[in-house]
Amino acid sequence: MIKRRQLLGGLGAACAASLVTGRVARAGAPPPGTFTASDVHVENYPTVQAIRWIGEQLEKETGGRLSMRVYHSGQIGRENDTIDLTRYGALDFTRVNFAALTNIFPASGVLTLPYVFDDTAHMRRSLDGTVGRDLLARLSQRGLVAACFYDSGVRCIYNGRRPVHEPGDLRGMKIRVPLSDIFMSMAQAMGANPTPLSYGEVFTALQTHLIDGAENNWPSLDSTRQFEVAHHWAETEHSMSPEMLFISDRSLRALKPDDRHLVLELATRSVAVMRALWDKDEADAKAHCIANGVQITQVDKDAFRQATEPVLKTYLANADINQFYRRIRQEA
Ligand code: GTR
Repeated sequence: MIKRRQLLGGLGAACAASLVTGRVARAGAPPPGTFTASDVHVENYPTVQAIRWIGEQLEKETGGRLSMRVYHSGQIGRENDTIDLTRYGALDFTRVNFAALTNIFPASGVLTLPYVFDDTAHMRRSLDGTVGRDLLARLSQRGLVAACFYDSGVRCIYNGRRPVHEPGDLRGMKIRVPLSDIFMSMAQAMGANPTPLSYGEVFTALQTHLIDGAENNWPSLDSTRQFEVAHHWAETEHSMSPEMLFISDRSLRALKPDDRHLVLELATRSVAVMRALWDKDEADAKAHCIANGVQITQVDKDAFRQATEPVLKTYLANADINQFYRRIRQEA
């Protein structure tokens, strides 16, 4: 069980991490009116580009009075640290995956559950409708405003040892998962030994054989160059855990009502921008990984679905998760 303390480090972690921002700020303090944003992905990743787009539009609409500085590639730290920094207003925006939220906001776990979405269209429909609206409202607490969802494709298991066709093939393999109890249970149910690590540590862990594999989407495999050390991609498609853009409540409150409205509206509009970038990037990343030797294995999907059913059952015992789950399934 991952302890909540490890995830929500509280003021201590936020202060420790803000030393990092302090250092970044001293190296070139953002001018007044410049928002700060963080993302663990590289500069040209679709989530980073979408946040940049918000900044460009802000600049344009306010004649340069408001703008955005984006700290990408995990410069500010792990996702759980940046959530804390945003809660306390040391950062204005942070983009994180739902995997980083399931232990902090239990209801949010519904979006990460195995096979909850049938496909991208189903996921987008659910998040654009009342389920998404209600979840955004639910996550807007503890100093955070949940601004919008971004796509994160579909997560599959990949490894550097052997092709995987069915859950039994994962026996004895150490598979990295994000710091989330749901992901730990899912990997275990699929037959693997789950190893929680933060995103920035995965490449080295694969290269040094601390782990045998991991699970993620094509753009993550590609942009981190993990494809160089993990060639076997199994189409498990076990989770479509989306991304979340948080804005600091403190930063928003400090704005005049018109500016606050503009920031929130641009975040909502950035979803379409991100999706267009995502669709292209996902296809390009897959092609690039295959061109560099990644081999795709078709799996016995029913066997993976069955293996993860106990996880689903455990989490559906939570009434809150259950009602969101049923509403998502109605959109299928
Ligand atoms: C990616 C996601 C990141 C991070 C990463 C991970 O798909 O975009 O925010 O959560 O997965 O597995 O840690």
